[in-house]
Amino acid sequence: MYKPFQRYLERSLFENFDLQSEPIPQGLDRNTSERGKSPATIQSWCYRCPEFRKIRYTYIDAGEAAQVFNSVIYPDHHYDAPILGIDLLSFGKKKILVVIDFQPLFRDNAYTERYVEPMRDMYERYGDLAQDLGMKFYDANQYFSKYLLFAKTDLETVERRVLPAFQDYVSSYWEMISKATPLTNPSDVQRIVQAQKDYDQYSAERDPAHGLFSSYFGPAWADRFLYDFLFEDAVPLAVSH
Ligand code: BLA
Repeated sequence: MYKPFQRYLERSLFENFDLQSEPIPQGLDRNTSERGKSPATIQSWCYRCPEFRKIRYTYIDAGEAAQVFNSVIYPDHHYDAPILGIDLLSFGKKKILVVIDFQPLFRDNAYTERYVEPMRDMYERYGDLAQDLGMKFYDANQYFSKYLLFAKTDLETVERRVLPAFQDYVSSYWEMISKATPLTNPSDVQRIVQAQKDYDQYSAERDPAHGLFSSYFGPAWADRFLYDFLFEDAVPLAVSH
């Protein structure tokens, strides 16, 4: 059900950037499972280009049981711009959750003025998708902007409202990066390296998907997928579960 989202993202990436395919570690690029009620497949894609050091997206298709489109786009370390984060989930008919955000690396006023406030007009066009749901796994004040789209919704709304919102957020994200000035001072660049690494660490430790990956593909595969592909700059905690 999220395939039109993937197609839009792919087309728009290829039209606007000079993409280069990035290898995905052996065995993590795709997997299939017969463990659940219906067969599940997971497949991922990864690219880079001068503006973005890592562009990744993953599609999980387990029929009615689960449809997921997840994507994270990391700017090159010479840009302090937010990370584009997309998480579109559907479990059965009842639970559809959509999250789209420009995920800020810093929270100071200057950064917020530069990168978060410009999202406001766009955000206001999709007020129905900005639900104050409260987060169980993540902290809304860390790596989320106040203009994130976060909604529990239904199939009809996904097609009629979420797809145009997604297209709007994605194309405005391209516009933001195209206007950004690359950092030249090595210590400024180093600060971005660290901030993006912290984002990976935070995300790997909180990721609510580990259980989902684990139930379909086993805990060892789930760990590798998380630490060797999704959030590869995170270091696994010494104490494991
Ligand atoms: C929630 N994301 C979730 C949930 C799952 C995933 C299973 C919990 C749904 C629930 O039962 O409430 C799934 N997360 C994934 C998958 C991947 C993943 C499949 O990383 C990887 C393939 N999540 C992101 C990104 C954002 C994000 C980039 O990966 C940012 C836009 C947001 N996901 C996000 C939020 C929630 C969520 C805000 C709600 C979590 C909460 O309540 O704290």
